[in-house]
Amino acid sequence: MKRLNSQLQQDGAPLELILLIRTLLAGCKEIAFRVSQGALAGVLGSTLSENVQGETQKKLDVISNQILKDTLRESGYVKAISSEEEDDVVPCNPEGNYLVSFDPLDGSSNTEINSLIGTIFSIAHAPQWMEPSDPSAFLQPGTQMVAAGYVLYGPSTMLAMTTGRGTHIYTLDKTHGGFLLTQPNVSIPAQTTEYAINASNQRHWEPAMQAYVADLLAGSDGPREKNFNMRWVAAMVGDIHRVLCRGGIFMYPYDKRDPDKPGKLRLLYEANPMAFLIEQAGGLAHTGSGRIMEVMPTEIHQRVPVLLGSKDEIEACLSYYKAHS
Ligand code: AFP
Repeated sequence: MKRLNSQLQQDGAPLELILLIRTLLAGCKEIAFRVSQGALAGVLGSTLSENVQGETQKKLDVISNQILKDTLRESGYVKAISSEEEDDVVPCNPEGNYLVSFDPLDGSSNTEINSLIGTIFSIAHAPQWMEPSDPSAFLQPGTQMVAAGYVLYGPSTMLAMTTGRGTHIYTLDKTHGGFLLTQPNVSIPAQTTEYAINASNQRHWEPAMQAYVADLLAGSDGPREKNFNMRWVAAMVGDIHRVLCRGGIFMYPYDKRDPDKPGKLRLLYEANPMAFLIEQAGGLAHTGSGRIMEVMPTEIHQRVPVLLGSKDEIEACLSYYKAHS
């Protein structure tokens, strides 16, 4: 089986980017080990602190954030970091050529039930003019990413990654500690009958989403004339992994509860990297009003609505937005 290094070289990734990715993944392997120890190492449960989003931090959120921060800072390749668990950007090496954004532990409430969790990341070039503590360099659209992916800490530790030449899935071989290519050139089927959405938020959705999901629920008795099935992992990383493996769509749509939070998921380190992976696998990644990767961020923790997955089904969903506009 091909190793990660060979695939990155084949995809034309520059040496420094390959070294950065390997450094980041060394941190993820350490997170995988800590996660696997669970209660034996006392890493489960919550801290007494909240992150900038007002969410109570789990111990593993804090541990994972620290591991990635330390690893990337020491590498010298990175000028600055933005993380879900950091209020502000974290300055690193002023000579570093890259910016890294990450959610160190997506779905961390799943740690309580020994279910799927993961690390999501994106990498972009650091502008020369930028001071390491200047957040404005992170405010570039997702089309500027040079690499993105996630590491899924499940029954196997898996990596899904793109450098813009297709999406590839790798599995961590714990016997020698390397990621081996197990699903090259992932291709998401255009059609699907599987969708993922947190239906308990239904009353807060816009009319277009209400109408679309009502028609999915009506199944073969409704206008779609076929039955759909629903799945919800409560960790985007798990839901997107399913979509990459067998198709389907994942939605966290616009929510009317709080105008300052038009969606739940964060653009820089959740929506954009997943959009890059999905598009590179032939799927669509939309907010309902435009392509996710073309959204111009206004702040590092900005939230966006997301509709991701099988092309024909996302287009079907968007037709409801068009009809309601
Ligand atoms: P965390 O990154 O804070 O663990 O949140 C996970 C997440 O943002 C995303 O991965 C899930 O899809 C979503 O939350 C699930 O949240 P709800 O169950 O509240 O809808």
